Amino acid sequence: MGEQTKQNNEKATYNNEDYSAKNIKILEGLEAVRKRPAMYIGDTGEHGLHHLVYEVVDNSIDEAVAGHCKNIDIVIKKDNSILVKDDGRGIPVEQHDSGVSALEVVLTKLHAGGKFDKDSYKVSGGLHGVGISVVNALSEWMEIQVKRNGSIYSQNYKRGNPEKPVEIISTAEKTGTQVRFKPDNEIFSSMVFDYDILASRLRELAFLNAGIKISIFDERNEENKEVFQYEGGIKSFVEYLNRNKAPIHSPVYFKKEEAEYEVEIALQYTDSYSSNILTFANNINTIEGGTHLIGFKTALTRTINDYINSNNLKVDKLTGNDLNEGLTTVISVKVPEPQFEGQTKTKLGNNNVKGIVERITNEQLRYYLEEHPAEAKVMIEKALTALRARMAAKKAKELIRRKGVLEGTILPGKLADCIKKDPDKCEIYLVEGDSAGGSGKQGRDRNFQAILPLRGKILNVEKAPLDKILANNEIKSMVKAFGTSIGDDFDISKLRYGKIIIMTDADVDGAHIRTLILTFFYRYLKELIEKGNIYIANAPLYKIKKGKLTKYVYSDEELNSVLNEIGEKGASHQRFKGLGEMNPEELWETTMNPENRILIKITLDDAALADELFTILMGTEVEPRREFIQKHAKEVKNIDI
Ligand code: 0RA
Repeated sequence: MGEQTKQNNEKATYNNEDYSAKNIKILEGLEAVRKRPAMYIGDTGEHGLHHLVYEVVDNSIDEAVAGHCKNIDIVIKKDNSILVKDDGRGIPVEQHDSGVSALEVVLTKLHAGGKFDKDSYKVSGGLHGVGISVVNALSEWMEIQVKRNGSIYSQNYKRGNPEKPVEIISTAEKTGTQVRFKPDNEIFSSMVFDYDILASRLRELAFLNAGIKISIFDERNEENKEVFQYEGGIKSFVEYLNRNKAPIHSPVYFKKEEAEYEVEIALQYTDSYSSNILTFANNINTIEGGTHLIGFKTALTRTINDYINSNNLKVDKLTGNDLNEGLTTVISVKVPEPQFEGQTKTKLGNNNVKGIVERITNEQLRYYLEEHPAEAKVMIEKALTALRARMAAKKAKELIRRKGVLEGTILPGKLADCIKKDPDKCEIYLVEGDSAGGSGKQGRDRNFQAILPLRGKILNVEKAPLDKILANNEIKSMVKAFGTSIGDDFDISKLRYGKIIIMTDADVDGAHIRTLILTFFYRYLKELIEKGNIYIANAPLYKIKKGKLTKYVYSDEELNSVLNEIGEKGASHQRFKGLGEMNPEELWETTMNPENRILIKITLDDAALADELFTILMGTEVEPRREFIQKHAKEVKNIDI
């Protein structure tokens, strides 16, 4: 199908009154979408912008899941419009009851997307599941072409309004649907598509829907192109998630249906301490978990312990925590009427799903263990190691607690606390080194800013067992200052500072320390990241002076562009080798004063990616780390956030 069909026919508005009348209701619906876009797509920032693509792609995925489509191609065009093309049956174009083409109804009526023959559409993806008409309403323009019945049907829209009825523009041999749209800058604050964000979601969709071929190509940067197709489905997904880890057996995989529900699970243990469990309901990443996750965990613990008992193995009873260590799992369920709950509507709420997942996992895992005694042994040994470490950690923790090291009212000696006590108003700066800590203490506003200097490198928690971690002084200081304790005792209501700000030097060592601290947070204080309490302070790299003008810049590129702008003559610049080189006033002005500073909030938007990053940078496998650092050497500034 040609792509250059954008027609210039502003004049060709509808004259057919009948047609217009029928459309009024529909257009009112789309007007509601434009008035309250966030209600339909979550927000109008970067997230909402990318959501438009998922919404369109989901329709093609549905067509593929129904067995009518093999290939889905996504192109990011130079003008930041998006093209989505599939080789499905094509959206129906026949006259609908209302007198207009079914195609037009799909594109203009809310919730009409892909719901024609309900039987072949078990589920519909999309977090908000609102359909293509919402994308149409929020696009400056949309062009749609359908190949069906030997013809290419075409229609163009502006902000949800059709320019004229569906028309045949050419003949076609095959079938398929092609949508191109340009998001409306009257609606979106962010208008630039991020290749990596789209590619990682498309990869995920390809894993979740075995066999479907999804390609992405970025015309703005032709190096950005990938094809995702995984015959192994979520089993391949688990292998992919573990590609930088050391698995200790081949993946377990099963898929089973019960009534209208479908449960598909893949799992594999690695030699690492951390776990990575991804859950999906109707292709939606349920990052807050839910009933499918609970069902799985209950069944895993139960089945392994049953196996231990029925084989008379003389070992202690394993807990869910023991069985969690080193576990990588992908859980994908299909639910007829999913209920999404939680803060970000990414927690599966359907109660009956717990029992269904539990039953299927119990049965399938039991078969697996019985048929694979060698693998069963490896898994149990891994969990036993975790159990022993847990016991050792418990002892260490009791010891530490008795001495009042983690909890209690004694604050660490190095902490320069703030005067206010209301956590919402208070911040703590974690500062690299004593000298920068000194500048920070002098430069801060002691009313609401606390300073905790950390000496040198903190422990690499990825490589250390919990008892060692709890004995580490820098970690103890942080946990005591935060007030929350960690692990099973973690209690966010005790958090003493609403903002925890990591302030390290803008060099490689600083980046390393930052990553170590973040690794610790990710593994042991994850909720603080999830709740948005963790920040990175962006300290300037240079101070530029020219006459009376003083300017701080944050990168070499910015230095060059500012020098270009103000003229190099008579200008001088100083590079801050570390925070310690700034005097207290400079540190306050650039990095601590809420009016000027740049804080980067750490999110767990893509937990899988974060885990990958931490594993690569911190794990025991050397080769992936070397590769990663070489690949990203030029972007070191970005790798740790
Ligand atoms: C409903 C019915 C039929 C196709 C589709 C929806 C369909 C929708 C989209 C959206 C993007 N690509 C799509 N491909 C197909 C076909 C019904 C029939 O042919 O009998």
